[in-house]
Amino acid sequence: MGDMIMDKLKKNKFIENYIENLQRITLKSFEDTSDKDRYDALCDSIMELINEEWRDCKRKTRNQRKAYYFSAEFLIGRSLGNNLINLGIYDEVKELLSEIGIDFEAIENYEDDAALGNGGLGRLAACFMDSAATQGLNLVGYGVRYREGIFKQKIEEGFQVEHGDSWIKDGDGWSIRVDSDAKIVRFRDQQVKAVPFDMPVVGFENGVVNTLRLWQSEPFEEFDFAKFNNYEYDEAVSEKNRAEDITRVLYPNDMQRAGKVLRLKQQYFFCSASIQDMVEKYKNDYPEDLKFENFSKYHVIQLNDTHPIIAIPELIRVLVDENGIFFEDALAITRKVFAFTNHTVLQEALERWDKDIMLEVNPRCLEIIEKINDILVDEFKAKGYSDDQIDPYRIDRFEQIHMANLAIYVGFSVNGVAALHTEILKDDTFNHWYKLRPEMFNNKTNGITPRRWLVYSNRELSSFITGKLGTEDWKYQLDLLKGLEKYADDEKVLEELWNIKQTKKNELARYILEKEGIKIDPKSIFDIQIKRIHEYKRQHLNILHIIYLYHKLKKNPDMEFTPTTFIFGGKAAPGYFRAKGMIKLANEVARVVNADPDVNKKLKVIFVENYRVTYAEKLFPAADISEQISTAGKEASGTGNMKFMLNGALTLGTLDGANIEIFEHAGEENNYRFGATVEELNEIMDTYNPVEFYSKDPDIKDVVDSLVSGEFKDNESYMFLDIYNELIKPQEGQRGDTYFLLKDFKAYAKAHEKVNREYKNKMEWSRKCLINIANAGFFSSDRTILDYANDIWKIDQNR
Ligand code: F58
Repeated sequence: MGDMIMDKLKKNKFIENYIENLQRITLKSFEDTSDKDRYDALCDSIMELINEEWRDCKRKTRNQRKAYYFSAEFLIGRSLGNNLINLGIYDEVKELLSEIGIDFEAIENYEDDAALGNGGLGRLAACFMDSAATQGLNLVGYGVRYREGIFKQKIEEGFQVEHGDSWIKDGDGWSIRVDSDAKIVRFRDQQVKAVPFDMPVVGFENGVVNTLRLWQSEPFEEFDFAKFNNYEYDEAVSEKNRAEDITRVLYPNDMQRAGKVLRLKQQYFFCSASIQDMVEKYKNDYPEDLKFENFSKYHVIQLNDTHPIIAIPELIRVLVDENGIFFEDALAITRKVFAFTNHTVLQEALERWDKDIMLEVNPRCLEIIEKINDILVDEFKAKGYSDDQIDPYRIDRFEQIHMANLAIYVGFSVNGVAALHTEILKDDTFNHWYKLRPEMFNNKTNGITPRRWLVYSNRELSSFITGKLGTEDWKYQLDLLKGLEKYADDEKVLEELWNIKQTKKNELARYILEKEGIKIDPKSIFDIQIKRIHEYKRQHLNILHIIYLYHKLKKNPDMEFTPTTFIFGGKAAPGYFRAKGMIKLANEVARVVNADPDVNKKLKVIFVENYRVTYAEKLFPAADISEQISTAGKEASGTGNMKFMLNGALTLGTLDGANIEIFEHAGEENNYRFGATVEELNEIMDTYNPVEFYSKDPDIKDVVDSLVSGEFKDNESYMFLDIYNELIKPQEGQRGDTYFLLKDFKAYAKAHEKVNREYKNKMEWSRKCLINIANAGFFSSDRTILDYANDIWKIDQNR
């Protein structure tokens, strides 16, 4: 492809057409148009470029086998720059626009993030869509078009304050509303219309355009005139609101399940619409083969965590109730369709729904689930299992529906998202299932798309790589990066690489000055921790360590120390008090340290406001150190760790999630590993006493005490006392320091000392960066998605 699009650009139709669009939508003369107008018109023009190929792809793949990615979240970010990169016309369009006096950056910045996800799980879904299109795989994404994405975070007096994120209030230039494909979704107490909005997913310079279909909930009838005429104004409006409520807002809980009827309604809403869509298309597009026994020949559904598992009873319902299939046959068909991905071992995130909530949402689905549970119990009994032995497998247990058990019992594949995580699933979380059906379990280590996370966000490094490898093919065959290793001892090349990092650090420093109002030294070590705020991710370990450094420097200002800037970013779930306390603590330590003239030339702390995909695109390229410090065994994979690595930051991390694989690929000697292993923690689990660490080590005692000494002020929120108590004054019957901060503290400090020393040796440092980049190939989501396609989905690449 590319050629066709490039032709259109060259014939200068593009600019002509762009100006036409601009005038058509604004009725203004060119000079009077705003950045918003110019952005809107540019979306239109690019969508026109994409359209023809999109239609072609739909036609070509119409009756081919496809995989369907069911996900409650797609954390897309902005689309303009990414689409231009993937179309292969970023520089050309920028140039053409500048010729007519348009500042491309200004209109690029006009775009809001499509932030329809919480964190890693949602961003993974977006990377997978990009990679599938790039690798020519038939993958359709199905999800929810939330009118409000994840909240916008403001920091006020150091506290997180949540604000709405109505990202589509001025329209959304990247989707097409397809009214003709609308579906009816029926709940026990209401029925609504599900309207699909299709977003094109452009493959990298290959002519493929796949589809991400997001459903929006609308009233079945736009407005009840009968009620309105009857003077029942409120009621007429409230029906409409009740329907729109279903897709009004993304739940901002990134771990604890929100035990809400509305949340389950959202899940059922998009799963029902998607299943109906698939079945309807099957009937239309595969007439020569239309027997439902063949449904699984053409469809495989990947369930992104527990949230879309309700699609299982929904498919059975549609087959049985709407297509006259016998229940047993429908179940047999369904068994060949679903595969399940787990993203966490934290118990609180494995969804279990109270049966009365399920009943309220869709009684028929509950009935189907109960029937499946009966079949399960009969099957186990026939095999001679006792009631106690059957217990862990039950889908219906203590008046709750265990979604993971449903997916594993009916599905044909279960996967974890990093090697260690999959082992933990097999040995622990789902050990009962593993003993029974080991062949179902497989690992798919996560990945990230190099297009957004390098080609687009780090143009300098991208050109460097192309120059050194003499090809651009690495952009879709990331293993080719290995070819960089031959420069490991080439000082000129290492210097070049160092300078690129410096350029990106300068850019970030300017951006931080503009956005956060704080000046940072671009020559200092940029040590960055960006991710959701959670105890298991241990941002508070990082903060306690900064306090330790601060006290050391205070006592001894002339101490040998490479200046370091510690940067944090991330959102806390609005109801998660302790995580919010961690944000307050980071901000308070930043306030005190940054204002202290004794240390602030050497030590700076920044908490960036409203961390999101767009901010991430500036942070990853500028990092020297990637903080990946979760308690071993708790982070399923992590994907930020991979974005840092690809951009030449060194990992300071525990043996957890995909860190382990990063160390394996890039070499431990080129990174900074520290802390207890899962095995070590398992061993001390029952005997660990944090107070011992506290009383025996004066440094630990000093930093922990500083939480309550008054040195750092929490504005009487008692947030710091809460963190202090969790560490060493646990409640009756609890152990304290659940996430082993004090156990790992000294090892963490030591690893930091090593970083601080080694950064001084510029060439050695740059060499480590190069080796990390050269070995990042494995962490491309192209590799991950091809593994899904080959091992689970059995779909071929269209070339
Ligand atoms: C994340 N999970 C894992 N969940 O924590 C991370 O280790 C992994 O790399 C990533 O998935 C991709 O596999 C995650 O982000 C959520 O945000 C859910 C949102 C909805 C509620 C439950 C958690």
